Amino acid sequence: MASVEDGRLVRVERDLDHPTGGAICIKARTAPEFVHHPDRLTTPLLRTAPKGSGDPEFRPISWEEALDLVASRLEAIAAADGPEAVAFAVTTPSGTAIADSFGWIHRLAHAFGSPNLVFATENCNWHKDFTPGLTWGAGIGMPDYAHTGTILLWGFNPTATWLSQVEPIRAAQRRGAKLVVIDPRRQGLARSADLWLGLRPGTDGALALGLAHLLLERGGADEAFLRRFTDAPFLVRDDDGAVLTEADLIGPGGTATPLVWDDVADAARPLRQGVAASLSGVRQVPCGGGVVTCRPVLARLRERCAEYPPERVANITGLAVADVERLADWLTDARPVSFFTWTGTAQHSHATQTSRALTVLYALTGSLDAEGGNVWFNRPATRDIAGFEWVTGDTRARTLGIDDRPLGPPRRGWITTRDLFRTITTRDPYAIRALVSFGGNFALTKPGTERPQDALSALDFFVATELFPTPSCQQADLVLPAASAWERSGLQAGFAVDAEAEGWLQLRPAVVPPVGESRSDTDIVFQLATRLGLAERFFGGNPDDGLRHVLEPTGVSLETLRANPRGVRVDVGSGIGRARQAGFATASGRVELLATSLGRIGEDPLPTYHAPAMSPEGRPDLPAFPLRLTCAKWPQFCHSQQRQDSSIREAMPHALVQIHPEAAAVRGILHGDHVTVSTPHGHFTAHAELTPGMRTDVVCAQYGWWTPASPWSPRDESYNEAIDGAIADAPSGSNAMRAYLCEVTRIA
Ligand SMILES: Nc1nc2c(c(=O)[nH]1)N[C@H]1C(S)=C(S)[C@@H](COP(=O)(O)OP(=O)(O)OC[C@H]3O[C@@H](n4cnc5c(=O)[nH]c(N)nc54)[C@H](O)[C@@H]3O)O[C@H]1N2
Ligand SMILES: Nc1nc2c(c(=O)[nH]1)N[C@H]1C(S)=C(S)[C@@H](COP(=O)(O)OP(=O)(O)OC[C@H]3O[C@@H](n4cnc5c(=O)[nH]c(N)nc54)[C@H](O)[C@@H]3O)O[C@H]1N2
Ligand SMILES: [Mo]
Repeated sequence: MASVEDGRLVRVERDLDHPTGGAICIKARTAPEFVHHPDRLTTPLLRTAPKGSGDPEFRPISWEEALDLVASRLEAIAAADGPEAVAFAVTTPSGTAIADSFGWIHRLAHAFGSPNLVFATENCNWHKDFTPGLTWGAGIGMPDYAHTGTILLWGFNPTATWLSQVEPIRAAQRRGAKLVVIDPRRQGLARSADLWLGLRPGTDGALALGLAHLLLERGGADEAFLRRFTDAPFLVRDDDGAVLTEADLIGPGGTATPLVWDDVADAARPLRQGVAASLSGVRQVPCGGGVVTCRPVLARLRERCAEYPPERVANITGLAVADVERLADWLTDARPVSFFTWTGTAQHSHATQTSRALTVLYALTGSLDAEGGNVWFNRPATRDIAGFEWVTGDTRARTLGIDDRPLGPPRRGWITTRDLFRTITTRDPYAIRALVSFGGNFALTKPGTERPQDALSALDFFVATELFPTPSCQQADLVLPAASAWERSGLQAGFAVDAEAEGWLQLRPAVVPPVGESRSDTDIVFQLATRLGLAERFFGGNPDDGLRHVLEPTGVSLETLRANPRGVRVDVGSGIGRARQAGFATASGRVELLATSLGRIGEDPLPTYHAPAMSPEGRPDLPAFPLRLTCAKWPQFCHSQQRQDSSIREAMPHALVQIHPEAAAVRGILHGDHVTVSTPHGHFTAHAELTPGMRTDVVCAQYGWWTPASPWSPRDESYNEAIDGAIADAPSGSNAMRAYLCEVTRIA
């Protein structure tokens, strides 16, 4: 809850009546300082000196001038080179409040006709929200903490990153649920967990496959679930790995229904209700005049997992065999199981296969979409306004990266900065001449080897909408001042953590007027759209009418929400069990242990493990870098933000790198020492924080550091300067920001 005096935000406190209002962090408590910070951008700023001629200089201009300039430049560029020559960018809705405008920004890009929108997804939420879809047709869901038996927090530290999940987890622990944390560091809830598995970074897939092996070998897999809701019984040909169908068995006239082995008839039969489908055995099936050898999907998975016996898993992960076995026992005996993972398993060279291993392991527990497991709670059904369908045909086919990653973010129009910057500088496969960004500080949050400044300075027109002058604005032609979340309203349908919170619908009101001449991103989008002749797709340029359109399916009116600024509860039901009933949103309608779509792009359709590309195992030729670098988030900062905030900076004045006291001792490093962290691709500096609660072979650093007082000077403290952007997970493009070999040395 916000307190305001004389038009200024003075205090933010908890709101216990709101489903997630009980959890507020230091960033909320210091919000008054952030909102009224002297560095805030307060007018549109136009560049005055040519790019590449030293520090940029800007002069204030009016909104009229600014919006007219943007519209005329974008129109001219699109007329000459097509709408794909204008790329759009948006910051993360997970680490900012851009969610207020996220849909509208997408709508602007799509109404304009551009297929190219940069968003951090490949390193952020892709492996939480989309890769699980390869296995079960939807995102990871949410643990039903109130009814769960065992919780796995796997590369996810809610104490720092999602505070409103912490209390439900603690409550589950008090109730007797087991908590397991899988993380190279023993931080946050790991300290009070029943089991902490401090594995080597990037070896999560091997652990998941090893656990799956133990479940399958020791009778711990839920066979009833596997038979009824997964492809486990589908027969797969030994020769080419294809799933056999009725058409294979009876020829023309047969359907695409998968074949299973009917134990009663002792023959292959199309999968129908009541068929006693076998989950094991090698079978000979008459097919196309010959006989093909095949096995059920589960038999193939069993073989794959058998490559990961506990001793091998212990060798790869650095864990104790007994701990791996104990967790396998709990996954069998302390159900239902629920899990959450986020960037700890995502920012890796083989993130898609890791996600596959995790989701397939989870499917074996039979807890998916059941009370106490991972579920998809219903939320108020707002209307999607992204307008993705407006970009079609050849233009859609020009989405950067779509050929390389047909199942990855480009499928939804999200491109990487790597592809963007390369295309800007090479004009291959076509020219990209303008960039319109709404927040995002890619100079710090993307791998440094991409040389963003070179590419951005090569643009004909770059307009950045921002709260602060950041390093990413250095090459901007025009900077537009954005109002912060406290100065604008925002619609949120569903607050994620449980059924009650997901049913909450709120139009959060502005609590103070926009600082200076700043405007909300949504207003900027609507005004630009109008200037660009797109008013028809933007409700005549009226954001309120847009909101009415969004809200219409919820049955709740804009007026009701305005009269209830703390939100209303919508009766949406729980949603648990819907996929079991209606079918999973995969090609087969079942959970797919064998991801046939991955098979079609040349990836292993069974989950598999590869050593991280930049680990000592992946690069044994680089012994000079014996430590394993990883990174994490701290409660004080969201990525590169809050560095201006003096009360936060008093408590945390400079970049930290956590190192185990033993690893520090052999390098002569003391607590607080200034050190250099080097990788084969670069280096950054930080202050050593000696941390006993972590692996001895790992260092964990902060990222996103810069100096607000001199945003354009070179940065020594930026983690991503040491990361090579070319090393990425093939299906998703996720950068290997973690599990990177490194060495740490004291700066004399
Ligand atoms: N090494 C390493 N790199 C990482 C990560 C990591 O774990 N390690 N994490 C990755 C992840 S998960 C993500 S999501 C990305 C995040 O990458 P970015 O999206 O670049 O995130 P931020 O650095 O937070 O930059 C947000 C910028 O948007 C501005 N902003 C904030 N709110 C608004 C708003 O309402 N409107 C406008 N117009 N601007 C706003 C802020 O002032 C800030 O400059 O970073 C990734 N980079
Ligand atoms: N305070 C704060 N909160 C945030 C954000 C922020 O920047 N600051 N950003 C928001 C955004 S955009 C996102 S995407 C989320 C991310 O939320 P999280 O994924 O929870 O964020 P991290 O702290 O980066 O990573 C989680 C944990 O992964 C561990 N880890 C590192 N490497 C590995 C590994 O190889 N394997 C495993 N198993 N664990 C590993 C780290 O030690 C860390 O404890 O947070 C959101 N919330
Ligand atoms: Mo993120």
